[in-house]
Amino acid sequence: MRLDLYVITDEHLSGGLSHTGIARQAVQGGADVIQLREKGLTGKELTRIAEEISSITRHAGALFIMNDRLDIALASGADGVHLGQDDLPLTAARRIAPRPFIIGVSVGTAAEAARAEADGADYVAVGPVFPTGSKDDAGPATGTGMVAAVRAAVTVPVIAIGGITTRNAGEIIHAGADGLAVISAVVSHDDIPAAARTLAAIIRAEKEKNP
Ligand code: TZP
Ligand code: MG
Repeated sequence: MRLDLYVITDEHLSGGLSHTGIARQAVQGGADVIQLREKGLTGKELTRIAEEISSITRHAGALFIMNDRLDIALASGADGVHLGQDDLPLTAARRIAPRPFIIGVSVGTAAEAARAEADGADYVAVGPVFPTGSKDDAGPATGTGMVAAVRAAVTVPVIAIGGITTRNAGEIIHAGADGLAVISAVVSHDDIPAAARTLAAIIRAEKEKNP
């Protein structure tokens, strides 16, 4: 499972581009994962968008992860779902969706990461590593120290999220992240494919230093 560059869609930060448009351009630039994250649409609308993104990622050889909604993930042919600490509990989700369906979980501490792994998470997302304006209730920044602590606490892939840019991407991979999840660094960029390509290259170069 390749999770190097994990792009999360956000129509409010894209200057008018749709979720589907973001997904198409991000995979064009080499994103390994697209997450559809949208809190404001109906289930009907979300399902239509999820089906479109599922088709885009399948053709590009990328993964599609649905945020929050396991029902829509399963109905749309997504590869997985991403759950927060207050969403559908992981153990309940796992009963509904056995492997190889992917379940990722947001964590803020090493203890939450260890619990998520024990409960069957396929990856954990730790953050916000740096301050972010993209999520109102993101909480305080953890710094790269928390990336290292989570890395030491689990064997599943560790994805870092929050305030990630081309300037700090290398240092977060160096701290132990297997992949980087971003909204604004790609979605708010004028040239989404180029932004994705640049970040992917930084991640690859940093990993090559410590294979
Ligand atoms: N969860 C923790 S921080 C965050 C989410 C969804 C937002 C990340 O956005 P950005 O623009 O990459 O900081
Ligand atoms: Mg959630």
